[in-house]
Amino acid sequence: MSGVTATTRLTVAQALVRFLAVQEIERDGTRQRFVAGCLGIFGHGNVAGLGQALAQYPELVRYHPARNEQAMVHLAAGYARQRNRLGIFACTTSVGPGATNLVTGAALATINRLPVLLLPGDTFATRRPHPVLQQLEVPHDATVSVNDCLRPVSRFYERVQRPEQLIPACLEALRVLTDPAEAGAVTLALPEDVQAEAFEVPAGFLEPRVWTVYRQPPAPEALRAAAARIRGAARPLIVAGGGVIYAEAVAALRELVDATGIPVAETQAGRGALVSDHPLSLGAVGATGTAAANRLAREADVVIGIGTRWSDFTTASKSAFQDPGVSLVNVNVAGADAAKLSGLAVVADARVALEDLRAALAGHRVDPAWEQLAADESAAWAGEVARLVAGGDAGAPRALPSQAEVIGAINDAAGDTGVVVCAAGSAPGDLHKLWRARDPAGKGYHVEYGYSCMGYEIPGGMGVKLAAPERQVFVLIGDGSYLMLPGELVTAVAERIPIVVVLVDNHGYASIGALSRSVGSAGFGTHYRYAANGSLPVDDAAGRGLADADGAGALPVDLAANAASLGARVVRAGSIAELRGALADAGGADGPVVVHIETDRYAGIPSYGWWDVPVAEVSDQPTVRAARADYERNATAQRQFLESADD
Ligand SMILES: Cc1ncc(C[n+]2csc(CCOP(=O)(O)OP(=O)(O)O)c2C)c(N)n1
Ligand SMILES: [Mg+2]
Repeated sequence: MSGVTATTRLTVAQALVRFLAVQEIERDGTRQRFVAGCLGIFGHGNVAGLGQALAQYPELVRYHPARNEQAMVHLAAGYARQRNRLGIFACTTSVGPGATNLVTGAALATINRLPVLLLPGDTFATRRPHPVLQQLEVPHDATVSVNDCLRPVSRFYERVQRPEQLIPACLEALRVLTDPAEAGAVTLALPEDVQAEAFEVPAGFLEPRVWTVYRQPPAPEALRAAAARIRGAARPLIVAGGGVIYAEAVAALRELVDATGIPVAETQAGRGALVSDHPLSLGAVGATGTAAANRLAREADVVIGIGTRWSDFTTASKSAFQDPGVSLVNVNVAGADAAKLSGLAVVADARVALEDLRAALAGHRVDPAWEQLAADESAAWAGEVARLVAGGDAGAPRALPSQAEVIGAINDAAGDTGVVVCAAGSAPGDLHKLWRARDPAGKGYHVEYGYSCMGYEIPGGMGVKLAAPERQVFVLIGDGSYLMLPGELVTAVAERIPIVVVLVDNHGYASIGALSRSVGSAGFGTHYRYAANGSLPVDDAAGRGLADADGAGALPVDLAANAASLGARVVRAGSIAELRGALADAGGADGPVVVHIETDRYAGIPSYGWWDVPVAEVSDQPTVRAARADYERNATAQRQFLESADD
């Protein structure tokens, strides 16, 4: 060792940009650039620091101006998910409101285990001009800044108070961002003075660095125990989660299923892990599950979760599995998820575990009667989907199309390789049930349901399109979600990102309206209507808003005109036929296309799973008392899964 280290004098922001440009990720021998670019909105907290550095090195890290900080994190999350966590965006913001706008996006990324790098500006490390514009002052603690809001929603958080601190902070950030068991939002808060401060940057920090994702093999004892439990099962069922897709384990799953005859149900993130026309594909499970999957879930005696975090939607609030002796096997790269529901924990990469399980189960096949039941239910469900997307069961006669028909049209337009993107409202549940998954890699279905965040849809879809430009991307969005973050359409126009947005207008919250009626509250506050006589309208079971009865009516809101005003190409579809035509024509666009269609807000599809939403225990309203009685009856199906994992 010479003891002399070559250095370059750079600002913290310049060093950070140069570091990000040379990070690479490798899995299965394939190496690729890790940081796709930097999204941002400038203010005094980053314009002279990161803004200057990005302007100095435009060829190193491409800069994309966004319109809203929350939206840019959604874009980054959509991108990371489509890339199976092998690529990220960085997001730079000013101090104060720009930084706190990140919080919702960060929570979404962390909950969905998706890597995003957040670089909020922060108040001066020197404190010299304090209080600076937009600074929160907490009288008893000078170290607090609004960026502390990002701590609970970040998998790693650091405030870089001195230039030298950038180096360990960046290395730790990249370790977390590239680790599938840790991935989530990573926040490096950058005081605005520190961003512009120069230091001697060691050459090694600026040299290319490869982060290798090793596939974690299962502990041999855990794998043996899992295989023994599956061999001993009379009615095994796989629940495939997002981990199957992120680990690129879709082919391995299919091979295991073909070899053993174990049927597969899917979570939201895992939807499409097995193509829908496979005879053992049961589709969605849980609160938004299919009749097929939930039937087999009720009867299964061993449930094998692979890459799932077991949210309440997946377990139907712990009512989905009803066999008295049911036990779980949990294959997961994250120990915390593997341990859930007292499952037999197999901490491992999904693909390695599936391959090892197939070897350990060689020669084993499930009871033919169980396999036949799955095939029969799967076929029956395919028939039910065909009926629903053709407009069946939606309450006749209807002047407007149902959302199920809209989904059928998008599914057809998407073909084998298109991607549907969605997040909140009634569409995620309908999609979970109705979507026919066709993409062999399982990348055609992208519903963000960890945070179910209204407003994710458009920027999330943009991220998907940037990650997979060769695929057509269809964003399905409700009018309520659209109103949360329509502004990112301007970014899609500016960056020429050709997503197709299907804007389903049903004048408010069809989902929460139905939920409200189910808890006895008559859709109160869920229908977009003029307030009448100082009171909000209800939206009763017959579909009449009381405000309408009072003479008030629909709001004079034109969302199609809104989208057009933001620069999108807009089509007003007056029927499903017009929708299908618009989707077919959207192909060659060089920017966003928004297809607006009005649907019947009361035309829902049947439900086969329970969701625990507590109903008022006492009330003067008879509808609420009836809903409470239902609630108490349904809750008796809830289980606690306290059996020892070793039983
Ligand atoms: C940011 C955010 N706020 C509130 C909610 C609760 N929420 C879930 S769905 C929904 C209504 C969605 O309305 P819309 O997009 O029109 O879809 P629809 O219910 O009509 O299908 C609301 C308010 C949420 N998921 N996200
Ligand atoms: Mg709506």
